[in-house]
Amino acid sequence: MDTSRRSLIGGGLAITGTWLLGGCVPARTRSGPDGASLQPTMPYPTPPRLAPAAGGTVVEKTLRAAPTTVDLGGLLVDTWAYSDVMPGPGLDARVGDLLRITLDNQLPADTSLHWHGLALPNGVDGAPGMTQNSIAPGGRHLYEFVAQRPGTYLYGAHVGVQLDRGLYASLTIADPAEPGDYDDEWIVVLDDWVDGTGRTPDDVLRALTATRPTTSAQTGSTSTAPFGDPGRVNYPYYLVNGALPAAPVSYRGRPGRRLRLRVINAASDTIFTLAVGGHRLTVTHADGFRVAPRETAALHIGQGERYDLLVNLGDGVFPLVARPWRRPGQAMALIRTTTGMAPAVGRLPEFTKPVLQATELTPDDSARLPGRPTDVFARLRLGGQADPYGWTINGAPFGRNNPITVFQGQRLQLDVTNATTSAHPLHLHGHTMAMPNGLRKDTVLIPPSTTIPLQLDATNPGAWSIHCQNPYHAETGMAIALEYR
Ligand SMILES: [Cu+2]
Repeated sequence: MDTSRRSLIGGGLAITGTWLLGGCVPARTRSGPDGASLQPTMPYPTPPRLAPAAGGTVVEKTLRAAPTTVDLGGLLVDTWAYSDVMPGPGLDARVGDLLRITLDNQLPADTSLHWHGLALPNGVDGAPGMTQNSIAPGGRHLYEFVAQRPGTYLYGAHVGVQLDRGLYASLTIADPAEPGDYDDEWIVVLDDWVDGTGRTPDDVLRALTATRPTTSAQTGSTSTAPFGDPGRVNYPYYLVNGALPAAPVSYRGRPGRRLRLRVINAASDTIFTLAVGGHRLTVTHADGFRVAPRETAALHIGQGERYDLLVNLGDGVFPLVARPWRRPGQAMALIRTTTGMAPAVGRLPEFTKPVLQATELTPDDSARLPGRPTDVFARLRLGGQADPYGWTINGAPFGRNNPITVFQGQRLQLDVTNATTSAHPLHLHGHTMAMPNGLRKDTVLIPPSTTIPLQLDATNPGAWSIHCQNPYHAETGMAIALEYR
């Protein structure tokens, strides 16, 4: 990567904090918390027009991002959403399909779309300041790419803390070569919710960062293994597919059938523990990659993670429950298979230990990274704290830390150390990483006081973001660039 390109990296993701206004980092665009551009934009290359692969079709859609009012189930809230629904319109494609998605920005702020978990060409990754200019109010932007790898994904806004509004939705890519051993599937999107309840996510961010530094020494952690301190955002609600537990969404099916649950944690500041009353869950995929099937009663799901689960449906009405890590409240949906008129909800699931974590899964052989020597090592030290609220990678917030660099074709090992008292779901754009157990993921929950070596092959040139999937953490600095030399 030449220096002129290099000098243009940074500044687009993290938007708060004095480092931004200090002007030490050149950037193509900078957005204030209200999304207003602070600098003129500069051109990025227009990605080439594409065609579907042989046998594929075109999945074409315009998503209109706009302020709207949504019904969480008896509770109306003002928020920002895609095409007036929350979650946004689910996109379903097959391997080889061409997705041609236009974002129509009717928001009063700049925005962009990121395709979380997809290793796309750099130009359609949707990271403002790194791969495109953010889309100004009234603007439109075309994202066009061919679906390559089957799996369960998430798409959403990648500016500020917009992801914590209603600007997110599911994306599934089916594999024609793998029909799957199930009768039906259901997409389950988990979220933590504050927007329109008297506060917006931007209000929350302002309040967090307005916290004055304590004069005393940093208070000790009240950590409980494995994920440490809970998030700092006080969410009044937790949702499944945009609905409150008081008015839960229902899946209706027949007893004896096998259901594939595609579970997506779209939350910002919440790790969930998920279980289904009266049922065992068999984990089959993590972040879209096949794993050796693993049965459990419950599992942890960090922000941005996706797990596919098989459930053999019993007869009745059963709660699907997602409990936030060390926070009160819960998200809930129902699975109904009974034909009776007045269903009795089955018992709430017992969250008996142990709850399954990604570290306990084994990849399917098809998902393993090929064995080869590591060419280059890099350290990522996740730092910072909730008081005063600010997060770093390698000792500095995004824009003031040095990009990780790699040559195309290298095997890179990222040694990620979490030096904070809470877990962070580390997300890498454009690539997937292999955990020590071989599991391939694009979002890895890093518990406090641990170091996890993650391996990846540098096969997708460009400038990429590595960041905490918690947008409050990313916005206040927990991000770094990965650049190809
Ligand atoms: Cu974080």
